Amino acid sequence: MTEQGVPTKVLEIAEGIKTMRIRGAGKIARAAAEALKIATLEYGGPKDVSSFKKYIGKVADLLISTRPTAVSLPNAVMYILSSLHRANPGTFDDAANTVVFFAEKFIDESINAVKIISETAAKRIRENSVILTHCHSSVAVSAITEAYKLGRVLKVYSTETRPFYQGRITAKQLLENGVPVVQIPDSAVRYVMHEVDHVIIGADTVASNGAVVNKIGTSQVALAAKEARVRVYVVAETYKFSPTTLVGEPVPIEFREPTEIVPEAWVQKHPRIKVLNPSFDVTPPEYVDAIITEIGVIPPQAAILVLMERMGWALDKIKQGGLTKIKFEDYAE
Ligand code: RI2
Repeated sequence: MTEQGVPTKVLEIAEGIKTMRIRGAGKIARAAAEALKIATLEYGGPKDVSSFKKYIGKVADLLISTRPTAVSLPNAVMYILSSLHRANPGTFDDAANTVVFFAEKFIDESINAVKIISETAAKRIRENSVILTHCHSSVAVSAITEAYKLGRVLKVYSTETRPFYQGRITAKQLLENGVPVVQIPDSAVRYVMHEVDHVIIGADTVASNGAVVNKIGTSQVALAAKEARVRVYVVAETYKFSPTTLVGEPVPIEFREPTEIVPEAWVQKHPRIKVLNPSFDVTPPEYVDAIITEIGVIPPQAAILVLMERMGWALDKIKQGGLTKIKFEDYAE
């Protein structure tokens, strides 16, 4: 337990998300839900609803400050906190039980969503397909594996995904699942695209207009796919759709340390060379053929319908003038 009363385990999760020991939009959302549960179970402050709400709001703010781009993180936190808000608990025990219940519900539903999406996506893959994927998306790996089990995947091109090389995780996991995989540098995407039948990628955030924010390089992959008339499928759970984009908020793009691209010694040796390390880019809806969610396959232009169906609670908050730059600590009051 720290001085501010936040359990060490919760701080470790926050640090793990920040340093990308815990990564992937779905995983960080589930880790945040788990952290809120741990924070509740280990709460040692005054046992009244108001003190507890203030504390849990502080933990929520800490968690969402770790990484800015994947909306799954604030959506998971918001889902749990808004459930607490709506439950309007009269006692500390009720409040604590509510947080634990909805944190577990989020995690269960998230895991189930990945399963449904994988089964749905597998049906879209033609027999003997060559697939290309970028970065490491657990939903994409699961969908490709499902399609492979149905005998539909010949091989998968997996990009390395510089600078963090998440593509190596993809290659390793696909291979463990028995799927033939070819690792390529990001710059070889257009070279192999003529062989590819489907591009399957995950998402960190889907905007209300259907634009997909995903790992840097995704938009180049989509561009090469469009040129070669290859279909691009995005596999994404509904909690990766961003309600705040509906009121014009841009999706913040994370910029990471130059040392992820070049070694520290190189930076020191060439101090006047600037290094830019954006972690994500935006693929416009025209470059995406379908977004496959747990509630169905939609054209990207129908993203708004997903927001209406699944994010009603968030949209209500927007109507009340809140949510955009929300501080969870205030919201929990
Ligand atoms: P799943 C990852 O971001 C990748 O951009 C990936 O496409 C996306 O999250 C979704 O991942 P990062 O955490 O939820 O590696 O499908 O920066 O696993």
